Amino acid sequence: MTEWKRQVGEETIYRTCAWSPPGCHPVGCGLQVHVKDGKVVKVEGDPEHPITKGALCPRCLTMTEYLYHPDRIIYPMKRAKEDRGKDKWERISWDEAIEIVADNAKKVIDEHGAEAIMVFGGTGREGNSYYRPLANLVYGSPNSCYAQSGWSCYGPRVAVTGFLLGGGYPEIDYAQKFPDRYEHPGWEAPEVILAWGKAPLESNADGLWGHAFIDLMKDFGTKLIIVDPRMTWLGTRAEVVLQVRPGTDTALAMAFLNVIIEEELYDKGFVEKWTYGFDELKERVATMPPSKAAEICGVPEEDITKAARLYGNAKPSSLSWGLAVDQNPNGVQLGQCLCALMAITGFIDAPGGTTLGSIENFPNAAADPAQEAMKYGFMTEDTWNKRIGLHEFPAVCNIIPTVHPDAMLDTLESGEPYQIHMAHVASSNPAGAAISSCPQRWYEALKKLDFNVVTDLFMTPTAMACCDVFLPLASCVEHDAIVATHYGWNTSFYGAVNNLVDVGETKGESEIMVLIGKKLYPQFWDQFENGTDFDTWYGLRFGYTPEEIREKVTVMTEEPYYKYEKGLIRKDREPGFDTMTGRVEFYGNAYEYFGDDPLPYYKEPPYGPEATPQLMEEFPFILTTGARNYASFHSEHRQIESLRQIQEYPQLDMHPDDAAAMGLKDDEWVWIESPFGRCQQKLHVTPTIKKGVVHAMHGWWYPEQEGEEPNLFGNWKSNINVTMPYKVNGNLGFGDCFKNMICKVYPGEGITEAEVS
Ligand SMILES: Nc1nc2c(c(=O)[nH]1)N[C@H]1C(S)=C(S)[C@@H](COP(=O)(O)OP(=O)(O)OC[C@H]3O[C@@H](n4cnc5c(=O)[nH]c(N)nc54)[C@H](O)[C@@H]3O)O[C@H]1N2
Ligand SMILES: Nc1nc2c(c(=O)[nH]1)N[C@H]1C(S)=C(S)[C@@H](COP(=O)(O)OP(=O)(O)OC[C@H]3O[C@@H](n4cnc5c(=O)[nH]c(N)nc54)[C@H](O)[C@@H]3O)O[C@H]1N2
Ligand code: SF4
Ligand SMILES: [Mo]
Repeated sequence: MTEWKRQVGEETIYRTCAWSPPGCHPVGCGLQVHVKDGKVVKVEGDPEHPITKGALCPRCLTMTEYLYHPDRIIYPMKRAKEDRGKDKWERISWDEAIEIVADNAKKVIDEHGAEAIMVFGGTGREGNSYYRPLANLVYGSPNSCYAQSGWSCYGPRVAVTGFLLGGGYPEIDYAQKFPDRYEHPGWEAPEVILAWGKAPLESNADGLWGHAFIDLMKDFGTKLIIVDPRMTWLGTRAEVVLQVRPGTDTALAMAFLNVIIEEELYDKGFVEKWTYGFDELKERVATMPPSKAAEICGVPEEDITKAARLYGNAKPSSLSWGLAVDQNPNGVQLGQCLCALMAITGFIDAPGGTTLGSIENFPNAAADPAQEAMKYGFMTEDTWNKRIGLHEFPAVCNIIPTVHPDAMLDTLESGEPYQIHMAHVASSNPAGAAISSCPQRWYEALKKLDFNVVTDLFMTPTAMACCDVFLPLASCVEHDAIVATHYGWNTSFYGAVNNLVDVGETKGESEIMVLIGKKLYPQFWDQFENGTDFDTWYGLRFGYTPEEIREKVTVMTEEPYYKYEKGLIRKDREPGFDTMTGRVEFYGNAYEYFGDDPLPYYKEPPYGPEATPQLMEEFPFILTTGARNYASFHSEHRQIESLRQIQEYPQLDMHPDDAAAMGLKDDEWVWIESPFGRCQQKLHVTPTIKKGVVHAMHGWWYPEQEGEEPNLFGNWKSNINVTMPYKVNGNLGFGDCFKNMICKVYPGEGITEAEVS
């Protein structure tokens, strides 16, 4: 094994792991970072990394462009409140920046209470680990906010797992926990993987290294079943592709269970011993034969039966569920069916099946920020219970200790039940083009607040429009951290993230928290000298020091299989699953407790041919959005020239028959309009998308354009989220329409050059 740090000529080469920024989920891909004269001169893959083995995607390969981009903000800045929307930023010192933030926070806390401060966080970039402690421990506020309507990323999947499975986040088994990987004795390759609403090659979501699908297919003959309205690269190599009408998936999943139960393809021993509610499930899915699902979903009945049999007969079978499960108001029922599909075959936490996480590595072994704030006396129980959405959306807010985003938007606008006065935006761009539906409303609401601060790396539309202080953030080669796949909820390895260079005066997130925290609540924060101290206190308890991990680069968890037999799943260390019944629940007791049907049911998307037939003449297309792309991470990377060469403009996929019928041509600008708003993208005519469905990209803005208002870097021009409604959540409060909206498409004028600065 090569040392983590070595000298080759004038360069020092470090073996380290990537996380964020530049934005990514915690996959922890292995980097070799070449440093010369204090500057990164080259980033390449680390062939000795046990998972990624030298492979990198374009975002890490172009990291030097990102790190040293002329537009990167590398010094703290301030701007007068009346200059919001104008490029009147002024460089200041860190001392002054922290002073301004702390003074404003103090004023709000004294006059209105700490709950009048909110913190925005985004997806699982490193910043995502900090937005709850930033709200609870730095400001003493209960209001941390992930602003996607219906908490529709990972939240639904985590809730479903919490309610029905209680064993961390289930992931396909690609021997990711063992140092000897595919050679590991006892490991088996999945015979079949069912990939549901997930594009793992492009997304590498949450800690799944998507390339594992290729390893498994090539080296072990693993077969794929894909459920996706688009024909993807993996789809062209799959046994069966079910191109569903977006948002109808729950009907399809019920039909899978119907076939598997009817044809007795399930593991009777496992079902008897470890599951709860089989008879009720059987009765319920009997109402959804493949013929009925075929009609609802728009896929051939024989393909449903073929796929269900292939999955049911496979030994072992595995299942990977993606974002299309979450971005669906019927998604917790879909997730319920998928959990049942994982368990009913008996291959849950079995070799080649779907792995679970060990309780010993869960983040709840770490400190709970709200509890700590209460322990130190700067948050009361009463303040914690003022969390926005707690009473309106109890299922969401009891399983996820943040606000409910839709309730938060209401509060910002109405001032009910109380007024919010200040926001700290950390790892999100809520008025921008990714996270939220109705970005215009978040934008208006944020502009009204007394004081806003942002921690980011580039000027974003949110920062330009709404913020008063800009705190510049260090990248993943500019600060120390530890990356844990699946955020600790099913970790394959811990990887070292290292401070190898410094760029300007940027600081890491925990460093910034310590600086502000000391000014507001020294009784707690004075125990930490610096960010690393806080990380050590807050971090996962995994038995290695950061220095040990740095030298090893990665440490595999080597978690065993069949943890439910060994007392490694439940908090009380008894055998079984951490649910109300101790078994995998097909009958969801928690669903019932929170007022939903305990058994899966199919419900049409809120907008579509069944729910809104009167709108279909004007808005004839089903609109799905946001399938991932190698060249960006949400609204990030639009400045990076090499990546813009891969994806210069946002594209709308449309089937050739639909384009011909509409008289639309490939590569022309088109308007995409829903009943809620419109934007423009470029038409991409392709047979890979299901007829009648269009797919739009998300996260688009134009950093090369004029940043001042009203253009705001072209924030509203191609922003697909202006077409999205809010509060279309399912009964438990989860889900949105990002992947199941309706729209019309007609010729556009293009993105005007006049506003290019
Ligand atoms: N490069 C890159 N990687 C990313 C991100 C990024 O922005 N860029 N974002 C990260 C984040 S936050 C997340 S949550 C993950 C998400 O990553 P994934 O879970 O892989 O999700 P998506 O790529 O959004 O969508 C997966 C597939 O679902 C299909 N789909 C669309 N609508 C439906 C539907 O109604 N039903 C079904 N069954 N399928 C549907 C899409 O066509 C797409 O191929 O990716 C992460 N990784
Ligand atoms: N239409 C549509 N919209 C979608 C989706 C979709 O599929 N369709 N997907 C949704 C999903 S799943 C998600 S998770 C959201 C994501 O939404 P967000 O996570 O809010 O993503 P961004 O809008 O890119 O904002 C992230 C900002 O954080 C900065 N940043 C990067 N790393 C860090 C860090 O570690 N700390 C801090 N403080 N800042 C950092 C970036 O520069 C960027 O400006 O988007 C959602 N939006
Ligand atoms: S998925 Fe791509 S951007 Fe993310 S860490 Fe791996 S190589 Fe880097
Ligand atoms: Mo996400």
